[in-house]
Amino acid sequence: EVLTTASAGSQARVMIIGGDGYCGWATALHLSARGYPVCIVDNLIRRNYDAQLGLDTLTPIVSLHQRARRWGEVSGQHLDLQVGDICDFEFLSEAVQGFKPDTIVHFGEQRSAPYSMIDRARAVHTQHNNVIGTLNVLFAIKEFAPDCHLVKLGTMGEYGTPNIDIEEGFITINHNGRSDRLPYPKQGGSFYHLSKIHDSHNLHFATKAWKLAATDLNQGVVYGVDTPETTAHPQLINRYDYDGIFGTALNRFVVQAAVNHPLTVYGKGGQTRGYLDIRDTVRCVQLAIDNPAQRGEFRVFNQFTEQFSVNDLASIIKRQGAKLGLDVQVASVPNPRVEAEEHYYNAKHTQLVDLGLEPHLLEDNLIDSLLNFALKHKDRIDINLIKPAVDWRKAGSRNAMMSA
Ligand code: NAD
Ligand code: USQ
Repeated sequence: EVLTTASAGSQARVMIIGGDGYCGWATALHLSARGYPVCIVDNLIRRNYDAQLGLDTLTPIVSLHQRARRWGEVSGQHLDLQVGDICDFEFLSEAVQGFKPDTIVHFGEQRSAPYSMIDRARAVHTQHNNVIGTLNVLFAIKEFAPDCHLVKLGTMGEYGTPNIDIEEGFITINHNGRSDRLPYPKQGGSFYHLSKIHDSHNLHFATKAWKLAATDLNQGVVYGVDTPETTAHPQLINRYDYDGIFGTALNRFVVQAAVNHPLTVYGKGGQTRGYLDIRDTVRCVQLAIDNPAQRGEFRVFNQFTEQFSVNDLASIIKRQGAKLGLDVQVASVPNPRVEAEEHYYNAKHTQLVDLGLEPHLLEDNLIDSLLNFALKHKDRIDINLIKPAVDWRKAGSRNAMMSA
């Protein structure tokens, strides 16, 4: 049944770097269900971060090998697995030469802003892992698969919160009587977000210098967990982070609501970001694969469907939670981050809609897709993991994790 409901698409051979992670696993199954030959590349470091820091996903996930085997049984589709680090060029080049991808989707980075602000070592790890990993992917494509389209996950956070509208990647600037279309100004809010900015510059340069084809997906904050494929068997369940380091705003608030913990709004709560449902993440990635960039082209899509402030999210959860009998409280906690708490925000996001994206909207889906999910897994929620855990101001050569 997983396979019959699926539409065909381009059937490109897709290598998914970071395919054991939150967005990557859902995307791998989405494409595999539609008949795309898929190879997952992952060094399992995300599972290791949890082990190091004493964190855990809300959902009981099995090993990568077990979940891939289970997918084979459920769908009849084979998932190729390559366990290794893309910072190791020998490993990556063998994987690329072996699988011969038409498209590489690159999710495989350290993606937590708080993690990158724990201390010097974690900041260095984040930028090394992300920037060098991506450079290796660019060299591997140039040398072994020059026609391969790179679909790279960037982030809306590359733009920061400027006091003007945010465009999709480029802005036309008139200056002293001359005009040019230039990369939109970048202002990262953490060493993690800055790593994505460095990646974007490297991608842009490689498309010019070597005529590679690349799409940078500047994704907003993802929420949700289930997709039709991850619910096809309990062992296909996706990970769900709600802790103070890897948990993202909405997914954290839903878990907090389920255990009657006041929602942790940082500071004034006017921080506004783009958000999207994980079921739209997988569709956006398929749209980018099926409509590839040309050689020499560097495309940027802003990948989100709605924008909300943190206060908006809190009110929506309070309203929807009440329908399930939850009395959701909202608390303002001192902001552990350095960021604008009241600001202008208006970001364009038309290119994926033009390619055919039909978004899932938050208010329509929150109860079914998330609040009930968190309530179902309530027994696994560890209240100790909920508090904000890293203070931007304290990052130093010593660890800045908050103990209180
Ligand atoms: P995740 O941490 O759940 O998954 C990332 C995966 O990449 C992990 O399985 C990890 O083991 C793997 N990985 C990391 N470094 C690697 C390396 N050097 N070699 C091989 N594998 C490596 O993260 P996610 O939430 O699925 O995010 C995926 C991508 O999407 C990231 O690039 C992230 O920046 C971007 N993104 C995520 C969100 C979000 O809200 N989750 C929003 C915008 C953008
Ligand atoms: N926030 C709260 N309370 C919380 C958690 C977060 O008020 O309990 C606030 C943060 O201060 C921030 C906003 O919510 O202003 C978003 O925080 P987040 O943790 O949900 O998102 P962020 O740190 O930006 O990172 C996440 C992913 C990252 C991705 C990014 C997309 O971890 O990989 O790049 O979302 S974006 O925000 O568009 O840059």
